[in-house]
Amino acid sequence: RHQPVPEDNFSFGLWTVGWQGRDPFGDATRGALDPVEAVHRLAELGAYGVTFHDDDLIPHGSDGRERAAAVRRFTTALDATGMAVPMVTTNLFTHPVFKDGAFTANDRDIRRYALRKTLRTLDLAAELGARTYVAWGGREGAESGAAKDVRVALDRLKEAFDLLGQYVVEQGYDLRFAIEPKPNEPRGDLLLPTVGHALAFIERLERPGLYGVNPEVGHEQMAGLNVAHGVAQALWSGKLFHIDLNGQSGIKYDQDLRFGAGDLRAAFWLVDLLESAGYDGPRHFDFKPPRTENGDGVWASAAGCMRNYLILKERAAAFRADPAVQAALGAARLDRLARPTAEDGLAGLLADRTAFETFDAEAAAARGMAFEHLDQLALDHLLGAA
Ligand code: 3MF
Ligand code: MG
Ligand code: MG
Ligand code: MG
Repeated sequence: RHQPVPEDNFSFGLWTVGWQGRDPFGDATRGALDPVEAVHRLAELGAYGVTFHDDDLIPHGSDGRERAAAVRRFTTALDATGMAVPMVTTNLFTHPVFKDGAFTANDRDIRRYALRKTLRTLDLAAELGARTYVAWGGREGAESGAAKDVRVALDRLKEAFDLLGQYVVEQGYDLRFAIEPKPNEPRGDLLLPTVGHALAFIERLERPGLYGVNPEVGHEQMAGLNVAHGVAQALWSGKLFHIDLNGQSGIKYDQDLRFGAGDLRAAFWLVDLLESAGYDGPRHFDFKPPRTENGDGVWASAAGCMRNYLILKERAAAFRADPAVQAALGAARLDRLARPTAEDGLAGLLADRTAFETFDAEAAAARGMAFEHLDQLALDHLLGAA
């Protein structure tokens, strides 16, 4: 039970299990992890896919031969394990050249370099059969007011995404873009800070259909937002192309805890949403095994991400199937929310005296919503007390 299998669509970034534990205050606590070992270990744990930034697989500064060799070793491990590469992304934040951002750096030569680095990664993504290219802004942002003209920076960001979209179309690649919002860290403020900002930005692009979002649980929570609400709006917009699952305890630094740690109730509602909405994309974990852990702890942490997802999936399904919950949903009138407000049209609404002239607002205000009972049933299921 709760044993992950490839059909569960669990994927991990190489940079997650490979994180060496460097933080702003301390050095690495773990050695480097060979991507080939990561592929084998993740496959043994039951994952179906592995993702990476270009530099996770091909160390920055590699020449053509070294690049080809790194890709060959990796694809050999993929073939041996049956692991897929559902998503690929570009590191546009580690090298000092990106200290003022990449696509929105004030320096034009740096922006052109960032675009070329990304175009190469798109080639690699297509070569490995990835269907999604995730774009996290990294250092697109600022610490001070006059340092960045945000409207002009958004012009450059649009220019960059339009060029990348043109390239994918011209090359005939079967790839879509998923923009990953984040409110802050590593910059004081980042562009496209939330799912909502990203959804609005996408509609200004030349080919909006090519772009969706990659919400990260912790990123929305760093902004104090309800991640299930943001993801629901992405689903409603047909824009949930990918998702980064992890844990976060409130508004603080980007904790990247294993999925299920941090805000467990938020995780429960997110799994309930993904499963009931029929989201069929990767369940991708973007977490960091805490730097307290050695190698064993890394794999325990990775296994925990998947186990917690499966437990929450089971609990959410039991919650939805419980007759007491169905009655409570009825008492809370969810079925009435699903009914259009004015299927009689504007004329019907205006002609309906019961809608206003004879409407008893006091009586309607006196109705209880019965939400507390419903929420307690959810908590009972989440806690295994139902
Ligand atoms: C940073 C992130 C990133 C992105 C990654 C994938 C390093 O907070 O979440 O992880 O997820 O760049 O695009
Ligand atoms: Mg993150
Ligand atoms: Mg994070
Ligand atoms: Mg992420």
